[in-house]
Amino acid sequence: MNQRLGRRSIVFAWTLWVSAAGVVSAGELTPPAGPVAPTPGPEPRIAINEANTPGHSGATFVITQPGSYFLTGNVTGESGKYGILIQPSRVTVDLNGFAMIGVTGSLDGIAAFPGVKDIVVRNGSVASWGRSGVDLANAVNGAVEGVVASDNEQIGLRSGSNFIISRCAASGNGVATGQNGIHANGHAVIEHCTAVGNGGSGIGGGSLGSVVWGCAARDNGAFGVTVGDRCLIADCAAFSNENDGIHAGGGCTINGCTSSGNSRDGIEAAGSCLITGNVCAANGAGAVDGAGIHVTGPDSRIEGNNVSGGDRGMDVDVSGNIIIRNSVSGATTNWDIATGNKCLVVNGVNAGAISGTSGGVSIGSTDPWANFTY
Ligand SMILES: [Ca+2]
Ligand SMILES: [Ca+2]
Repeated sequence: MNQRLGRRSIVFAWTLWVSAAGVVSAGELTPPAGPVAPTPGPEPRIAINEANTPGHSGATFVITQPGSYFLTGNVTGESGKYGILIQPSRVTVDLNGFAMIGVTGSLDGIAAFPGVKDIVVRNGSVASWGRSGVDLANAVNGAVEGVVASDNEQIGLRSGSNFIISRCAASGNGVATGQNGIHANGHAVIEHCTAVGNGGSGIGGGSLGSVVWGCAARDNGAFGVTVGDRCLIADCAAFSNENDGIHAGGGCTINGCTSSGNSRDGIEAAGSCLITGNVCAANGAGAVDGAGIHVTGPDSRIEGNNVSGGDRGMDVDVSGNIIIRNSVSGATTNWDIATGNKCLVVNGVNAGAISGTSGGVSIGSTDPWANFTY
């Protein structure tokens, strides 16, 4: 009944809209109601071109004054030169939807002088540069937003400390040099990025308070996502990377990730971590050795993860951890837990088929902290 009323309302609204549209088109000689919009003034930003940002022997374009800059077309690199070299602090470069395309022997697509700060690069692509696509490793405090980087010889997108890297994609970078797709030097937030087929790790997320959130990394030559100590990795997916899918230092949180089909561990973490709610399937893929979750230090809490397949399921090398409410199945060795950890593993009991309103049997323990093999 409600659905029918809803449809009737939509038809009624459509009829009204069509009538209104008819009135507007019939009266097109009548000026629209309301104040007249102001005529657009001169572009307050600065176009990147030979007149405004002339280059020199080391760069096609050089930005020498703070300000907001934009491209007006694609840029083709030159051998021995940066594409755009940023010299002062407080510069925004809007690629304006255009591409910066390097050539053999070119340097970085976009680079900044050491020590500059407050640098923003956004909205376009950087490909095939002889070094990195965007290299802001020596800048501090900035943002790289909506930039895609492919087939650069070194790193796709590289930031300095205190950067936000968001909605970026990096593919096929550093293949010959073994370098990362996206890489933060120091503290960073990296969110909603993807890294595929880079020579080194997909995402090198920095350290000491960095966040990698909502990112995806597959088929990279080293780790999918790697961070140093005291970072947060959440809601990420890593697949088919040639080392660990997710690799974290000490004191990290790793939550809600899926890491599967990697050559080594699904998740490897040092001590003092919280590892919760992750899914790790079929890691240690192929001849290489790996575990679903591998913890190499003490003082971690490992809870509520599901691990399946792999050479080892849950692999904890040292004492002093608490391992609770996980489930592991189908690994060559499901549990490999060093002595001196808080851990109860119960081989779960299979229920018969269940149909209707009740059935099954106790899984094998009422201990609320038990881990299960199944
Ligand atoms: Ca293996
Ligand atoms: Ca071990």
